[in-house]
Amino acid sequence: MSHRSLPFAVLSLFLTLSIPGLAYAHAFPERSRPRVGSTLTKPPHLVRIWFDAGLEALFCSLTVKNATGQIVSEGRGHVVAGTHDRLLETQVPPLAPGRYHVYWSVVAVDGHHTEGRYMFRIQK
Ligand SMILES: [Cu+2]
Repeated sequence: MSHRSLPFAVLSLFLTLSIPGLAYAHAFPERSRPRVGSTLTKPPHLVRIWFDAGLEALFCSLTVKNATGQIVSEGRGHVVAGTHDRLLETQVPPLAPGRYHVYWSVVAVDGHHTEGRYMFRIQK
C-alpha cells in the first residue's frame, strides 16, 4: 500500500465500521415458501427464499432433499431477476407426502458466505 492510499483505506475502514448496513450485509433469509417447519396439504411447485441482502448469483444454491437424503429439486436453484437479487428459488416436481429439507448456501454482494437448512412437511 502506498502512503497516498493509506488515508483512503483508513476512511473506508471507518465508514465500514460506522454503517452497520455495510459492515453486516451478509445475507440471511427473511422468509420462505414453504415456510420454515410448515406442514403443507398440497405439494409446492417452487421452493423460494427471500434474503435481506443482494446475492451473488454464481455462488448461490438451493436444493431440496427428501427424508432419505436424495435430492428432489430440479437443479441447484437460481437467483430470480428483478428482485434486487434477493430471491433464490428452485423448482420441484410433484412431491410425495413426507419430510423434506431445504438446503441453502449463498454469497452476499459483500462477499460473505452464509448457509443453512430448514424442514417442511407434506401431509398425507
Ligand atoms: Cu457480510
